[in-house]
Amino acid sequence: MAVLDILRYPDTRLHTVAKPVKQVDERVRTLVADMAQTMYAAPGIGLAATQVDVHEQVIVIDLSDARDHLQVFINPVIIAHSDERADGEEGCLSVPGIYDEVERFARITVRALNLDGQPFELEASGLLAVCIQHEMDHLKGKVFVQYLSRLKQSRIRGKMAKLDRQVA
Ligand code: K1U
Ligand code: ZN
Repeated sequence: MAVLDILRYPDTRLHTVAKPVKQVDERVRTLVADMAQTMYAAPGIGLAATQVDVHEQVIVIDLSDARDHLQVFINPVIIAHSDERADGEEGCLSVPGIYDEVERFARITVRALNLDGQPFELEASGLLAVCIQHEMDHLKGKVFVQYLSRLKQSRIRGKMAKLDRQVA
């Protein structure tokens, strides 16, 4: 297993649209293991393949306190959602140190493949629903700051440039 580099906003590769996984094989299972290790090391509660510069539809999430309940979504699709929406604070490993409110569907039903390539459906609400929608946005090339005002986006780009200068 390996800890992978996470792309930082405003890296243009974060806006690449991910392709569906054709076959869930050992290559994909290794990618999932590496993504999980990367998410745990960061630390974060979710990670999309886009963030590690792999443009395939793979998401990992772990919301457990013990960090022992990995959820894997391959080729996820939201097949139903509530009319109700909810505001929640979001963060992103690709935009370190920035947290802001985003409006999402309050409840979703997602269909995806598991690590055996088998389809499953899951109803999600609360933080899990938020996290799935945030990670699915990554697969579509969208970063959560794109929901914020142009002024906030510009300030965030400035903060990220400053961070880059500090580590260079
Ligand atoms: O996609 C990502 O960059 C991961 C992101 C997921 C997420 C968090 C909050 C709302 C929506 C999506 C993160 O994991 S940011 C870090 C974070 O939330 C966290 C880190 C350590 C402990 C607990 C939370
Ligand atoms: Zn993110």
